[in-house]
Amino acid sequence: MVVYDPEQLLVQAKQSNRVALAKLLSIVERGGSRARELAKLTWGHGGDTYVVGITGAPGAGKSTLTDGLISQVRSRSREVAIIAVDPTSPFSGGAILGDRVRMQEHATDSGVFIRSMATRGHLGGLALAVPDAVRVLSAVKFPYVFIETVGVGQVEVEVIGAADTVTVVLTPGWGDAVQVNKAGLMEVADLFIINKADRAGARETRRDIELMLEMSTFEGWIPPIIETVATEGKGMGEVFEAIESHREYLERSGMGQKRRKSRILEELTRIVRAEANRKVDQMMSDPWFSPKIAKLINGEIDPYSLASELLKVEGG
Ligand SMILES: Nc1nc2c(ncn2[C@@H]2O[C@H](COP(=O)(O)OP(=O)(O)OP(=O)(O)O)[C@@H](O)[C@H]2O)c(=O)[nH]1
Ligand SMILES: [Mg+2]
Repeated sequence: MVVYDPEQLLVQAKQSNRVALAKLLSIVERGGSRARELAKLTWGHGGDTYVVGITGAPGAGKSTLTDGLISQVRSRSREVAIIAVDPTSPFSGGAILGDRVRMQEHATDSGVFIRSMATRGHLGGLALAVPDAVRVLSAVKFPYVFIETVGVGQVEVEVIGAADTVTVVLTPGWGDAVQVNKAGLMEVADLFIINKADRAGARETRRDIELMLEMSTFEGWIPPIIETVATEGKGMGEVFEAIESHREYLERSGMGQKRRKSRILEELTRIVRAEANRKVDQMMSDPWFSPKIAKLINGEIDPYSLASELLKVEGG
């Protein structure tokens, strides 16, 4: 029998049933009432999951790095789940296909769960779907979750907000650091990686990052800059140790708690906004609205007054 009930699926997923887990993440992606039910079941029921975000320009080597970090986690006999976010093309992107092939080494390892994710119908988009997905993985007690986001932009910055440690990947060459800065990633980065350090220009990129860091203000934690050659596994141990150091810093300083709180508030704000948007759409398609539109067009009422009227009606 096919099970679609979130509660039953969650019980199965907790017993290491990966098919059930994959179904739960599909529920998250689709959104709607089942996703809400699932959110109720997972809220406050997470384990001690540490979330690492890996972001940066397309082709910077995020997947190769993620692969290296998976090996670091596995060599410590811990389990890890990976969410590869594709904000544009649900399941059709070459990048995702590439990720699958690249991470094949881990495909048969039951301690590694890899999932690509797109929004489909989730109200509020990826910025809400990803935290929901993380909570499912946390309820299933993965000690580590890695989120890889393709590209650099507003969506990524929002998505990466779900991470405890944000890792920004750059490559040697002019302009990368500038792009990162433009995208607003400078403020959210906890760790910089200069990958492809086998190529010329790593020193210049380091200098660019340092210059930008000097212009920013930091309390307590200054993001380290680590050079890696992900294809050769070089620097992976150092990256993992830096992540662990950042984790210790968050716990020691109380910043982790503070971040968690502001993250929850941000999420709530997003949910309220998404709900409000949905209500507005509903109102606009209500039959009550058509004669009002005629009045508006005929100049009998101005749009601000009509908006107030609409909101009053809705508010009851
Ligand atoms: N020379 C060199 N090439 C690398 C290194 N790391 C990754 N690459 C290559 O760079 C290309 C892109 O690597 P990916 O890991 O797919 O990069 P990505 O950032 O995940 O790419 P998207 O997900 O498509 O944005 C691949 O051909 C890798 O083999 C490195 O350290 N040195
Ligand atoms: Mg990738």
